[in-house]
Amino acid sequence: MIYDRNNIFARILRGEIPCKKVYEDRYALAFHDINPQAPTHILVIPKGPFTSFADFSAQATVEEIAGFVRAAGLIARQAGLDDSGYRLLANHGPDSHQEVPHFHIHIVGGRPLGKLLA
Ligand code: D5M
Repeated sequence: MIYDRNNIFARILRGEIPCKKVYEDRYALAFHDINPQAPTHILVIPKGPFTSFADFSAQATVEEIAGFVRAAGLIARQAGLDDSGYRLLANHGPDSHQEVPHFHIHIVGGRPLGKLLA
């Protein structure tokens, strides 16, 4: 899929739009979701131009994937969610209502989340 360099997360990565940053390293940037669905709702995005999980899983290097996953775990731990638990979620494409065309995962926690799939 063609990457839109002007999507809102690309602009956050370039520093053109502010965010409430919680973590950054060479593989990932994490910030608070603007419309939180739980007491903790953090978005983690890779630094490369990946539209969604489909592109990221197919095109990112193994190092980029590993660095991103390692960062996500660290961010959840630093948010204090390891004991109570949390949910990781990534939307891809129209059926999932993906809004922002830069791959991101949601880290959601801080309250009981209910069962996602019955
Ligand atoms: O989720 C996209 C998420 O991105 C949605 O929960 C709102 C959030 N969002 C949108 N713009 C911003 C900014 N500027 N800062 C922080 N969070 C933002 P999706 O999985 O694509 O449906």
